[in-house]
Amino acid sequence: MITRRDFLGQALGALLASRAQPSTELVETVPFVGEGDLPVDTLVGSGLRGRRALDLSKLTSESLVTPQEKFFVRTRCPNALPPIESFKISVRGLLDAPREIPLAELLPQARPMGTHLVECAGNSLAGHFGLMSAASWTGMPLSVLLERVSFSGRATRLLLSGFDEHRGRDPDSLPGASWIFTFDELQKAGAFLATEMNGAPLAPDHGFPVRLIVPGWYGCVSIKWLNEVVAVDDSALATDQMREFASRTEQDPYGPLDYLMTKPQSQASYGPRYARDFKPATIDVAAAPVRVERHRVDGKPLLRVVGLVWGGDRPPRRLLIRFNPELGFAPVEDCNPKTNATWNLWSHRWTPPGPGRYRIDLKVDEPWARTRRLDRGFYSRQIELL
Ligand SMILES: Nc1nc2c(c(=O)[nH]1)N[C@H]1C(S)=C(S)[C@@H](COP(=O)(O)O)O[C@H]1N2
Ligand SMILES: [Mo]
Repeated sequence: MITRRDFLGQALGALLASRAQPSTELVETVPFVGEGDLPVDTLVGSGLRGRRALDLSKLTSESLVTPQEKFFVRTRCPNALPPIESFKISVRGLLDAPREIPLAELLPQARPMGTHLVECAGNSLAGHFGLMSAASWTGMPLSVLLERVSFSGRATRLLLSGFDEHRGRDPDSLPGASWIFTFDELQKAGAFLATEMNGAPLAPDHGFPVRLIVPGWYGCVSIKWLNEVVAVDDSALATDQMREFASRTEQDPYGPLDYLMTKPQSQASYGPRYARDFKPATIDVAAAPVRVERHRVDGKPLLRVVGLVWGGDRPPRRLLIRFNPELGFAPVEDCNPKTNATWNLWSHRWTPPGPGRYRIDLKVDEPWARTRRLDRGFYSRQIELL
């Protein structure tokens, strides 16, 4: 039964809606200019140099979970992985007795672990920020593995490594992936062993048969083909991978004791020497435009910018946007991020004052938010209007 009041309310709503919507016509998508030449949605290179950037410009609210065959790739599957049936994770170091734990023993405990975003610390304008994707993961909390061994009281940290036997070399990256975490960091982040993405087994390039996912941290810690866990103490040196990613994960250039050392540091020249001097490689709150649509509304030009906001401890409520520094920041019109576990879309309409080149900058207006990359202009993008 529709009451008279409901009916009048609906009729009035429909009338207002039709008034508020002048005739809008999407004319084209305006490309970003001044970016690198990494192709999107295309696998390039092999082994350690293998990359696939996701085409962020196509993202809509329906595609915020990335299909596995599009999910970005950073380092392709090493040439020779052992067969799954015999895949074991070796746990050793500061514990009562080392153990080789067959993956098959853990698999019955696999369960949905939620949708989480992974962003490569090397994500940049060179690849149109496409080294970033989100998937719905299945796996088991790291504790399922750790509770099978008994750590010595001296163990304060865990070194997690992946099977990385690449035949080819990459002048820009070091082979072998490993990261050292405190027990507390792993627990707080909700680190888990992932065995499936979006309901299907991990593809070889994404770490089959098992990888680490550390929600909220950069992808460089999410070790693929995970096969080794070593319990260490606070004297552990940072790994090559940690040193390689030190600047990209906002580490100090040197640890406190490194200033006292006279000899040059061995592997890399940047980053603390000890794992204990590394800060959690967490992703700050970040935002970037991904698509600029040119519309015509009642004959007049109007731009609609669509973008993403992600990272941080919680989703920001106030996001600001500006088109060239002179024009000043204004609140993003349609921005209502729901979660910091994965990315959220926002959009903003803007009438350009005229032709020219515009740099789109974003800013988070929240006192609690750490936004180091964003504030450096790292995620800014440019368009050229004729
Ligand atoms: N074993 C191993 N794990 C690894 C890497 C690697 O080179 N080897 N690269 C890391 C980096 S830098 C990133 S960004 C993510 C990328 O995961 P994806 O290729 O599944 O997107 O894997 C991480 N795990
Ligand atoms: Mo990465």
